[in-house]
Amino acid sequence: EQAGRFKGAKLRQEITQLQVEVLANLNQVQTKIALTLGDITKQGDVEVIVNAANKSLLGGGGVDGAIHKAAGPQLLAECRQLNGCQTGQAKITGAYNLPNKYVIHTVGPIWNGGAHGEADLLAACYENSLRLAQKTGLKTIAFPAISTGIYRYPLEEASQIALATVQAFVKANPGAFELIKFVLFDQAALDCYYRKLGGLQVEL
Ligand code: AR6
Repeated sequence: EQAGRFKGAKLRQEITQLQVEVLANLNQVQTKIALTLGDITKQGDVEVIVNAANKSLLGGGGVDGAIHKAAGPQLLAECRQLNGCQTGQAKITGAYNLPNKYVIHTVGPIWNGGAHGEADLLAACYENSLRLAQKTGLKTIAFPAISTGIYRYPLEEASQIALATVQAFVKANPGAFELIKFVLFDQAALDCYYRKLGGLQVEL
């Protein structure tokens, strides 16, 4: 039992330090899907980061607050011109003081038991963000775990939707992206995504 505990701890540490990378080799074109533990405002290797915003697009707590804080007040000024955003939709702005070119703001569903279209709306967040990034000519993107904080979407279900939606997009649009990164803010979220990739519950 001791050994098992040690192994678990060691594995976790390795996952923490490692960027778990899964290569999807589709039609000779590789899209790298990476899991990273960390802060999405510090991902200098992607052109665009995705914000888990609210319908006002005027800032808030969680990852939204962190992104606005790191980007600076010009981000809010640009967001004010956008007239908000519907749940499941996505809009793009500059990234200002962030180490990226753009921010895509998407609005995840508030979890309300799961029978109110939450899954389709969450999938739409990923799909519409990827479409918008592709349309803008971007090849590298990072996502947080949309809706799984203040909006209370259960992590198990949300991570499955995130990974499956991205997988479907990569299959349908081979070569559109070089790197799609999931930036997980805590160990539990990273473990959950890692299990889904590692357990091949998500086919890549
Ligand atoms: N980097 C990466 N992930 C983060 C960071 C960060 N800096 N900070 C938090 N997370 P949440 P939601 C994780 O609550 O559930 C805002 O007020 C966090 O641990 O940020 O979509 C908006 O304005 C969680 O796993 O977003 C909306 O009103 C994930 O990001 C509302 O919250 C999402 O948690 C949106 O709620």
